[in-house]
Amino acid sequence: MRIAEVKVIVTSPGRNFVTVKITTEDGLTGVGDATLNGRELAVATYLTEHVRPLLLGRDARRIEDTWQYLYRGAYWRRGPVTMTAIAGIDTALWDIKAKAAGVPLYELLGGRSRDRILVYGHAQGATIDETVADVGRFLDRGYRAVRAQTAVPGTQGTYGIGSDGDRYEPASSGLPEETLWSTADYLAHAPTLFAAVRDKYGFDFHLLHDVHHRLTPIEAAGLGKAVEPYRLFCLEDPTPAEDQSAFRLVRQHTTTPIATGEVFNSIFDCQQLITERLIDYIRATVTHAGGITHLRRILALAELYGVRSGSHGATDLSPVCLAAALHVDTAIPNFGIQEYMPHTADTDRVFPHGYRFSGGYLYPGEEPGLGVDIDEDAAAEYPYEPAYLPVARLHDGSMHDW
Ligand code: CS2
Ligand code: MG
Repeated sequence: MRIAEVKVIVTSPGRNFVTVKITTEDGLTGVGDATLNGRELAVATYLTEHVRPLLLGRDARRIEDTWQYLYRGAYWRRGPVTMTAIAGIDTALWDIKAKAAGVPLYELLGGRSRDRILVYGHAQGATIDETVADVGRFLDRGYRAVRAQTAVPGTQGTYGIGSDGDRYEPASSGLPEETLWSTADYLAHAPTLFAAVRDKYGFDFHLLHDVHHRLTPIEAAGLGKAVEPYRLFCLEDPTPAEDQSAFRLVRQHTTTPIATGEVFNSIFDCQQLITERLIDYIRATVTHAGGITHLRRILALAELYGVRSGSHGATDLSPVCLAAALHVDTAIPNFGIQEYMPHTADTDRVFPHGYRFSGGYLYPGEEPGLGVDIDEDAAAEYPYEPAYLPVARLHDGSMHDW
């Protein structure tokens, strides 16, 4: 089962996606997501110029060996561009292997550990009243877990507030949007949102919130402590995620569960966080953490230390990533929660898929492989559009974490 072709398809049905499509000599195809928001062409070029020539003629069944070849063999290890490229290849090879076996991918990962995947949706609003009302809309649609974000007076373009209903799309065309951040205003405002949400709807659903790496460790510790009465399912990315030992300080002060890791690309980004039990949910996902092969290693380490999964599922991860994540979620013993923002109709048209949402849960497709494909003709209708994630500045004009 030799690899005959490796295509890298860049398409923008509302936002940019990079997809790897591998075809074997015997005509099997597999797809993998290799989208890195705002840096899409860096990954696409890495794949076409540096990876594709290494794969042609290789045995498509040797997934682990191919992973080791691309990671260990390259000398330059890790990093979001490299690991996203490897993830695209790795995911496509798993898709092929499952199709060759005639089973949905989760069967090759150990079979079902659960029947359905708990997801959380994104409620948002320009005011607390609007966000509270939006939480109600998610609950009405059957969601059992909702993340709540609201604009903060004194800031502009506050992280977490989109203009597009169900989804939050931070990237925009042109140069990066400049947003204004004030930690003091945020810290005064955020707890009042959770109070209003719990006051209106009670405690019979999971409430989540994303801080998006904005706080220092001691600020994050204080926020975690202040919001304990609202019993969050988790507080996401309370402090910049690359400083693993900083989470010790947060942990010492609060029992609010902590989630982090959507920007991680390697097990070494979270080794200390996991082995010191500094977090509760690891948010690494297939596309940015080296594919199914490497994500499984992260999740296996996490299982040993009681850390559960909380896979990143923003709309800048394509339906190929979501499908792959759902197979992993289905199989692993230490599943926690899956983030879910529905894609646009245009994106769903480019990526026909078998997974579906019902009653607060996602169900992976039952067709062989990942259960998702790319319609190359449809993809060609949406050419690449340069877009960037925003940047954040403080009132004095200096840069802040975004
Ligand atoms: C966010 C993302 O989903 C989340 O939790 O943090 O929307 C994130 O901003 C984007 O994925 C960045 O590409
Ligand atoms: Mg996040």
